[in-house]
Amino acid sequence: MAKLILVLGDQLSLNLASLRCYQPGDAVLMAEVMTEASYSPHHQKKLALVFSAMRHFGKSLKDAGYRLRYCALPGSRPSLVAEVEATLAKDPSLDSLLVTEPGEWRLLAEMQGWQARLGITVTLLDDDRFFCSRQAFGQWAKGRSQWRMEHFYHQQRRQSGLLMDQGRPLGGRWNFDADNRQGWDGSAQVPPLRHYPNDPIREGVLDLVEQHFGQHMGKLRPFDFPVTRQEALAELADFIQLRLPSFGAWQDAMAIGEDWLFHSRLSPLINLGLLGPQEVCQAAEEAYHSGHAPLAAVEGFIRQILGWREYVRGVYWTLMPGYKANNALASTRPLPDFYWTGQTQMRCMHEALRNSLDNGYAHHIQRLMITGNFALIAGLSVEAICDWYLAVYMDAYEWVELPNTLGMVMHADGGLMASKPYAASGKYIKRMSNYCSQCPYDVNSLTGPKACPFNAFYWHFLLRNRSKLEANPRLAMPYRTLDRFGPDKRDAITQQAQALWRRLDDNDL
Ligand code: FAD
Ligand code: DLZ
Ligand code: SF4
Repeated sequence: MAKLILVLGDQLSLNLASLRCYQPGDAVLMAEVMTEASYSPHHQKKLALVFSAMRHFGKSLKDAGYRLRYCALPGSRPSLVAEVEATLAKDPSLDSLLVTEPGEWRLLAEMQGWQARLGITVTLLDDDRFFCSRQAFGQWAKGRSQWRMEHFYHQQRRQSGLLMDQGRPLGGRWNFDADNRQGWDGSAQVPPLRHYPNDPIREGVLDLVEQHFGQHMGKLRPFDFPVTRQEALAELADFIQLRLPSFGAWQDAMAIGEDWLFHSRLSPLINLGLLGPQEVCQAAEEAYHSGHAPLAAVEGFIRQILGWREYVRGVYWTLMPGYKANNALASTRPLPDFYWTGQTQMRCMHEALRNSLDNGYAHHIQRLMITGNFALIAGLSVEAICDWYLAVYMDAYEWVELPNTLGMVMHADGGLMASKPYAASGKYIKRMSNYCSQCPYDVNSLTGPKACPFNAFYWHFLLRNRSKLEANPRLAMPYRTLDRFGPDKRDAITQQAQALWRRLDDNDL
């Protein structure tokens, strides 16, 4: 008897655990289904990317001789399990189901009921496309009162051997962050992006998304993004060649009209499985050894993948499903319309939202310190902002989105992930970008109709959360400053924050 192997839309890797078990006579199922396409109101470009990549991957499986059943929208059954049932009914030789564990808890929970429903053996395999297994992270976390990424990262460096020299970190330091924090001064020349011409598969998918998901957020066309393994490798080579050497220096910078700067834009491709995190890190390490890129840039880049990406996955799987319900700072205000339209006068927010809505992308510092920081200091609903981040980005899957949003941005896990909230006033944004020079708000003012909204919201955030945050030693300085303000200034901050909330309700910021 033979088995059916279900390959999900973000499992597009030939070395996937379940595909490694394929034998002649087995069948592979891939299915575009409405439940996956609509459990979140995905950005149109995300749908275009996932379906184009799925169809190309399906074609490459067929070309390589796999027996594949590919169910395409719009004619497919509504759910994955319905397509599995239909496949089993059509082919009685298939008497078991093999799946590599999905990346999201909701789907894993659903799959755990499939054996009973289908009446056959259902086997779930570990997804071993990561450096660190779920079990190994659990072991690392066990008994630690603090789960600091930096400590986890050192262990990952030792285990992987990346950027190591006889058990010690190359260059004598684990972390070159201090060399990596230049604000935007306009001096750097950002290299052009590689282009990816349309092909019939992509065109068919764009028509599908236009017709059936046209009401979803974001701009669908132009769609100019890698969707195959070959294109993903070309994008990786391009990044290493053109952008990696400057990645570190400009990692935290932001500039009007520069949507990608020196970032890799590889996250959608790694998360889909078109690139492996190991090969990406190895390519970066090789660029250091060949003298092409400096250590600070290479270490900064590898830390994002070997450190942050693995760490957030570990946090997610160790703490779900309870993690999602956290709201330590009781943030509940509705999400303003501009998160969906980009229409706000705040230049920094407009730029970050325009990038998000046009491209299904924003670089890390826009996500963390602009749209995220605003949500944190304005007290927006944790649930609503998490839903938004899951929908808007081409790289968004809950295992990576949720810890970043709920933990890093909203501090809703009470500081498990971040040793202090990433809250900042306009001063930080002015230092790191050229946004404030082209904004109708005055970054140097705290109160009044033209004052930068980030300023009063920042100080009010500290005021209203004092009982929860003031014991944090990393916040000692801002609380001392707040005390020096005196009661009149603190009242003015409260009044300004209340006026800003009214303007948010009226869509007038
Ligand atoms: P680069 O700056 O080139 O970084 C290199 C790689 O490092 C990325 O491709 C990514 O794989 C990895 N990486 C960097 N930072 C992180 C991080 N904090 N967590 C996990 N991986 C990281 N990333 C996602 O892949 N999916 C998400 O849904 C997602 N949601 C986020 C939500 C918020 C609120 C924040 C603050 C960050 C989120 N990130 C998410 C992390 C990060 O912003 C993106 O990975 C990054 O911006 C992707 O662009 P890039 O490939 O150009 O990254
Ligand atoms: C994101 C996504 C979308 C939009 N559509 C599909 C789909 O139709 N079929 C499928 O197998 N996978 C899809 N995916 C990816 C899944 O949502 C993803 O596998 C789970 O969220 C687990 O990470
Ligand atoms: Fe953003 Fe304030 Fe600067 Fe305007 S002044 S761009 S709102 S930080």
